[in-house]
Amino acid sequence: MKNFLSDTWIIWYDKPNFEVKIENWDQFLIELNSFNTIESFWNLLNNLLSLSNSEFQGSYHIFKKGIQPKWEDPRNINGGKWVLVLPSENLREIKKLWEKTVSYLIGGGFGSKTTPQINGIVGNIRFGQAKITLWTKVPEDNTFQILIGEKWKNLLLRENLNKIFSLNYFPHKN
Ligand code: MGP
Repeated sequence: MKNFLSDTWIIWYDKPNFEVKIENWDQFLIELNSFNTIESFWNLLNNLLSLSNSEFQGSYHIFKKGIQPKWEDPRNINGGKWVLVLPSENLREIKKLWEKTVSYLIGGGFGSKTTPQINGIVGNIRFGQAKITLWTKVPEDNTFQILIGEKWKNLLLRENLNKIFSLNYFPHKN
């Protein structure tokens, strides 16, 4: 039996490149795979979505089908992002957080009204820090933005993180 998710998700990867600029960034962005069941998600998480600690590690982007992982996408352009930053020494802890946050998102943990306000998630580890980012829609109603941050913070606190972390909201346009 397959457990279908409410959304189909596309996995993208951007390879860091010294030539990268705002104008050509999406040339380095590739679509890797997609999933719409819990089973295919775990399979991909274990085999593909492996965050590693390297200066040359690109970012993984997991976005709902139909939304490109770019600021320029109409569903992102007026939205923003919640950014979690923490030191990258403890790779196991970071991988666990990444796994927890992605599975919470795709499994609807943010709630049936709040999950539609989230477009996707991005993760990378480089230059000594891990960054996990939730991209959110146009904040028609600010209570959703605050709820997303609060729910995520509670999830992180439940994990008993040893390290200090920061969690902040930024609009894409500033
Ligand atoms: P990044 O990969 O998001 O790096 O962007 P970082 O350090 O995690 O992000 P930051 O928000 O702290 O800067 C690295 C660079 O890639 C950016 O400075 C842009 O030049 C380019 N870039 C990244 N994104 C997500 C986009 C995008 O959505 N559109 C365009 N045009 N360029 C982007």
